[in-house]
Amino acid sequence: MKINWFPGHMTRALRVMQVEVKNVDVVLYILDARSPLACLNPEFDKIIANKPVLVVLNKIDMADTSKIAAVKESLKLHFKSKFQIVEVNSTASGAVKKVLEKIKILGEEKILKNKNKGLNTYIKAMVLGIPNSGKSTFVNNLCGKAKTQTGNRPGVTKGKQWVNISREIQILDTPGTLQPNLSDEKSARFLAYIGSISDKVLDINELAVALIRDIELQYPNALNLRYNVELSGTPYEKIKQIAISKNLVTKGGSIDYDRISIMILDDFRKRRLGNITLL
Ligand SMILES: Nc1nc2c(ncn2[C@@H]2O[C@H](COP(=O)(O)OP(=O)(O)OP(=O)(O)O)[C@@H](O)[C@H]2O)c(=O)[nH]1
Ligand SMILES: [Mg+2]
Repeated sequence: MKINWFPGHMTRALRVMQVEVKNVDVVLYILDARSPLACLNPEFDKIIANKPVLVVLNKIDMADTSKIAAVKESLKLHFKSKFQIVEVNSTASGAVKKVLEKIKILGEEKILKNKNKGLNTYIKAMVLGIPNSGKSTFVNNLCGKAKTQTGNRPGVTKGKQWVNISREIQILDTPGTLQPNLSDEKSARFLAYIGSISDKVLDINELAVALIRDIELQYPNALNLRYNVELSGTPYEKIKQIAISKNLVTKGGSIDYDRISIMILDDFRKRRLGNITLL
């Protein structure tokens, strides 16, 4: 299954980020902890260059925390510049303190420089990440107000937006962006599962079949537990067994594969299959 999604607003957004990064002290790189390594976008490496990075493992409340140590090891290999990692649930209050502390650590060079000059200026940070990773929710969490628009679909934020967080920190929210060509098919599938690719460009049946395969490889019991059935056979046979277990077979015996596919994807996206991190 070939997956690709790179609408025009993403090209523009990457250009804007390329310009704005010159004026910021720290980059806040938001990853969805349900599939954090698939969220790494080579386009962002070019933008970040040597800026200090705070890697935010967001949606940690939905992730499998037993895999996070391995994720952190992989991230250490990926980031070349100075970086810190923080785990966050941006929908719960309380993330603020530890995040602001880390931003200050990464921006301390600038604070010191300004103090020496007798100046008191902001640390400026730019948020970046793939669509739907929770960037705007994260920014809202930090400022304690719904200053940016959020929504559970990719492509909600369309332009850049500066937000004052405190007397010391300003953050730039940006639109979620992917790369022009998602050449790694496994990562592309994972991005589709977590809702970072518009469902409009996806074949929902093929995606559900792929999701069943990928989940069972890493979490053999997740689907059996959710649907209360011992699944066996091909993924299509499994979809049929799920349909039967959910009473979703018509009197004539036919199965609405679209409906079941959407249900399975939705169950994954809403954590009804349990806390999962796909690597
Ligand atoms: N459970 C959980 N949900 C989250 C978290 N952060 C964000 N969300 C949800 O994820 C969805 C996407 O959030 P947004 O903040 O709009 O994501 P975004 O990265 O700004 O998306 P774009 O602007 O489209 O790139 C929303 O439904 C949020 O409520 C989190 O830490 N945990
Ligand atoms: Mg947004």
